[in-house]
Amino acid sequence: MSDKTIFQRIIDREIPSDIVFENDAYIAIRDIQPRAPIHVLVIPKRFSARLDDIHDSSELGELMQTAIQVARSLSPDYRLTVNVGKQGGQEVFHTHVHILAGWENGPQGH
Ligand code: DGP
Repeated sequence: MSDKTIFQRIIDREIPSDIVFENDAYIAIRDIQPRAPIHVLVIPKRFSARLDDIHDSSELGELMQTAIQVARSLSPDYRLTVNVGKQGGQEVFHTHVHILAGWENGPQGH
């Protein structure tokens, strides 16, 4: 049994995903359980389990810049969220930013 995270297996092409963006350092894929008409995950290839494990501000900034760039390519308006830790709703312990967008009347109760 592999001890890689599901996202590492996606990065390594061991399991398929719907890739919307990729460069040397990041991959962005469509969420398999979308909670918005547009739901994309931006995942740094450099492993960290959770956002607050990233202590380098340029790495944090680059992650946010990449998420913004991908989000803007998908929709003019969007929501970015990061779940941090089990009680914060994190299920996959490989840092990622959610891009949620595409609602007709905004997120409302979402
Ligand atoms: P979080 O709860 O923040 O850890 O979000 C994890 C998200 O990852 C969740 O919305 C579902 C998504 N997800 C889990 N497994 C897979 C997968 O195998 N493929 C894709 N594309 N998304 C996945």
